[in-house]
Amino acid sequence: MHPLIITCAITGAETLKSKQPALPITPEEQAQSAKEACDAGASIIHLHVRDESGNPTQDLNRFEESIQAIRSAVPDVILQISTGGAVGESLQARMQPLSFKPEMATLNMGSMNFGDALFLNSLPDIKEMASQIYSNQIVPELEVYDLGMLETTFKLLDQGILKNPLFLQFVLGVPGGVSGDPDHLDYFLKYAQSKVSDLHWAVAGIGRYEFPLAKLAIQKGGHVRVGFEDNIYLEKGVLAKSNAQLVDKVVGYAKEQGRAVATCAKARELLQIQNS
Ligand code: KMH
Ligand code: ZN
Repeated sequence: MHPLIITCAITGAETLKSKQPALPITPEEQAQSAKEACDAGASIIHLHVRDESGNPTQDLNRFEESIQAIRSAVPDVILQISTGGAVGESLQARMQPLSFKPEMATLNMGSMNFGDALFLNSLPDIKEMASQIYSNQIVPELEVYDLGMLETTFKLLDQGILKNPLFLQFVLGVPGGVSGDPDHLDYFLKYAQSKVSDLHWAVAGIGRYEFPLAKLAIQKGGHVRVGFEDNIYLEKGVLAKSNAQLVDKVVGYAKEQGRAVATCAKARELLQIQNS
């Protein structure tokens, strides 16, 4: 089995500081949290940024400050910029941070109810985003929240709009997408693996699904995403003190199962990311 790539989604767009006091908001806090997460075993940092008041923003200065702060704190980390942003952001605003040419960026594979809101990713928008990502030599991580989105992924692969090897992130448990029932993961995997053989996949379980799905992904040869974007608890009723604690728990599962954890260099090699 490949070494386990751990992504840490340190901030997100939805998590509130009032619910998780350790949520990193400023560039300095994000750099510190990213460093701790990487020291614990993460090799990819999934990045959203916030403004001074803690609200999600697509402000380019803020992205630049956070990217620079994280890069100087953890020079070898793989930075994955969110192009999902917060619900309601325009495609244009979501694409702009690609100009910083991070190693990775997310590509959301369809539209859905996202809690009470609508998360819109029309087919033309997905194609436009994919074209911007590849033309900037960025590796996309394909975020899939529902089965139809997986079907869209393989249609776009057939059309040459997406390229092998794919890196799929199954985001399970968002209200409006599929839940984190292990049977859903099994079916997604069966479907994806029937389409292509050279595939990397990961699971981001939302809320209470985070750790059970992480354990399963480690067993099945997948990769894992954790972080305050997805879940703020270390265990039921116990807030995590840091993103690193969440990463550390996953590293513990990997050790129990005898699976090595990928360094940043190994993750670059597996995902065919050129050194920046
Ligand atoms: N904030 C969500 C609406 C991504 O990062 O690409 C979308 C999201 C996905 O977080
Ligand atoms: Zn995100």
